Amino acid sequence: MTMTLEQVAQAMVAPGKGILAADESSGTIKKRFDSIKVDSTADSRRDYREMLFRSTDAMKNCISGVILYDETIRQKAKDGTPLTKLISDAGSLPGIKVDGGTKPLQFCKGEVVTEGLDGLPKRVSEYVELGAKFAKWRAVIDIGAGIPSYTCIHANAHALARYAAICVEGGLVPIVEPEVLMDGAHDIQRCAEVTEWVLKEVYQELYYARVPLEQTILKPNMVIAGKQSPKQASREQVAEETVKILKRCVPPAVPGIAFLSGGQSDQDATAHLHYMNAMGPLPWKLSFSYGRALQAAPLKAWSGKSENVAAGQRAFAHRAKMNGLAATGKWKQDLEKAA
Ligand code: 5MM
Repeated sequence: MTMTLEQVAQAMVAPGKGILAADESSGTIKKRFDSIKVDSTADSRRDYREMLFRSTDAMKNCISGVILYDETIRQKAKDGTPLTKLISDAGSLPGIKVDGGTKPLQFCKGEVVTEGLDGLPKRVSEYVELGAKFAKWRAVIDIGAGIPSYTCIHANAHALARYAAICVEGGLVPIVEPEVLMDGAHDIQRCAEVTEWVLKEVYQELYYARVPLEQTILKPNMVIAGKQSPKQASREQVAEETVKILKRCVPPAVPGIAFLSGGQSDQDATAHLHYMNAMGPLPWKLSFSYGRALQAAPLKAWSGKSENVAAGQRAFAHRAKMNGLAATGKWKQDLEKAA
């Protein structure tokens, strides 16, 4: 039975489930593999991702969808099964990163714009053929001296809206990801101001691009102090500030918000999500679309060795379970000890 885009969007934020962001581009996955001293080759990338997608219980119970990279959506497991089939057999949805990465933005020193709109309708139809149900495009906004500029926020919001319109027309649910980076020494209030500005602009551009919000998912940063800030906010404060800004900016027509982890520790990413859901009822589902906060532990446990696959899967299952609980406000710090 074919699902409508509304049904796909709802399934992506089904209660107790969230998204695994496994769409690291070649450069990013190489960096991750460098940290465990493993060569990044087509086979090692396949083995690593196969380990995650074959974590049957975690995938079935906690992972609603997986964001893939162009190489991965075409790859087969060691036994010849397409990786997308492993995902759908576990009852999860395959998705695809369609942006072309960031490039320096003209006349805006230190700022970037995400590219990839050229030829996108054709790529979307190819990805639909390959089994993708949703897509992702990430815009990056940095906070620093004199930045972000309106030029940068507007250019990125406009591109996100054009991408979203192309995806909906082509049959994919767009994950709209405007990421305000955690890099820097700014405090939580500065992050709140910038995040509010970015989200207001994104929803204005989505409106002008005529995107039906019911068929989209938002993937934002949390409102949090910069990593180098001496004034770190408490977990409860991060949750309160994030929900406050989201309520100001995100229409209730949006079915769900799936956060990025952005470099937070695994447990902070989980705890923040938990405290937000514990504040409910909220106008949208609040869930996760974590990359690092789901993968750091299994990556380390695996370390490129086939004899460590079970340990890697256990580590992944634990983080997936903790985040699944956080997505319904049922996580407890004590449960982390079970790991
Ligand atoms: C998994 O990483 C994604 C791909 O990043 P690159 O295009 O830079 O290789 C990234 O977009 C990710 O989906 C988001 O940043 C969320 O991941 P985190 O680790 O912040 O949860």
